[in-house]
Amino acid sequence: MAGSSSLQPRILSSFVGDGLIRSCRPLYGLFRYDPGRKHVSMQLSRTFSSITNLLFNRRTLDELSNSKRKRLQPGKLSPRRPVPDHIMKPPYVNSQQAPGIASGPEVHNKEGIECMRASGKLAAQVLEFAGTLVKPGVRTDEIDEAVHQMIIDSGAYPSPLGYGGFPKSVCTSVNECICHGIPDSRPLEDGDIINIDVTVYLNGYHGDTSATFFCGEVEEEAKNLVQVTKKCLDKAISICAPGVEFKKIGRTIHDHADKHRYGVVRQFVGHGVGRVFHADPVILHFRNNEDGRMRLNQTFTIEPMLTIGSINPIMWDDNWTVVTEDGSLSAQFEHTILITEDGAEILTKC
Ligand SMILES: [Co+2]
Repeated sequence: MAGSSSLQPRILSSFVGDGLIRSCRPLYGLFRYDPGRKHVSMQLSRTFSSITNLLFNRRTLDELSNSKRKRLQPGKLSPRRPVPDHIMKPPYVNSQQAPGIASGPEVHNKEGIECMRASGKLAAQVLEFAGTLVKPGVRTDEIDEAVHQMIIDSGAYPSPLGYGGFPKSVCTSVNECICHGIPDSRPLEDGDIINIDVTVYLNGYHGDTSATFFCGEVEEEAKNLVQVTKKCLDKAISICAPGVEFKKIGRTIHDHADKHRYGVVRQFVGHGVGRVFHADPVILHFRNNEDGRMRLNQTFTIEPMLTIGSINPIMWDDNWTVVTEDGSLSAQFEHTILITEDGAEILTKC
């Protein structure tokens, strides 16, 4: 990953670094990163920036609940966790450069599909286990430790570890954190929501999934956001099939989010996944007019991020953690899916 001094424009998918914007032509012109202000914004600002909040995301700061929740602060990181030599590692490990999005879709033969099913299932099992750890007082670093151990015990590699310099084995995104939160010393608090994003690399194939969990007693407003976000993912998966246009995913998610007056984050996207962590196509979660259709035996993720307030992200100095600019809550769910003859199979299922 390039440091904060980089003047390169930047878009981060859910777990894609600077490489995406360099390799992904159609989207290149859409995004702008202003290092001075730590805002990740889009160049079509007249269409999509502040007006977006007015048109599609009608809640304003005044409307946001005056809950006592404190803004998220960075905690301390524990030392990097070792991975035994016998575990097969993806090629990007030990390179500081984020690999970005590989060109070409992930379309599999029979054996490839079986490998995708296996890595998807393991990712889902790890995520389910990680969710059981969410309790007030538990540090996100403890979740990382447990996830790391379970993945290694299963003979797999935790894909985020060393991806573009990412220091941990899982992403833990609490409250206003949109995505890419780094597990640290912060103990979870009663009322937090936390997205846990697990990716495993098993026998040469990545499986990628995330869910948002409740910590203790969560306010109604947060619960509703989380439930609507999950519904957006489910609805998007239900329209997938061979020949369907990818842009239908964005329309489906955006329509449902609008109904509930939630915002859809634009700067972070789904992606092809399989032999590489991030491949074509880029999956946009908002209404768009991009070309491309789903292919039989193709695998990719859908991973919408919805917000109660502003959809505009700000990146912390760690160059990973992305939070909403107004501190309002954000939720996310993600599955890896396989396009089958009659629709889509969710691979990241237990
Ligand atoms: Co992903």
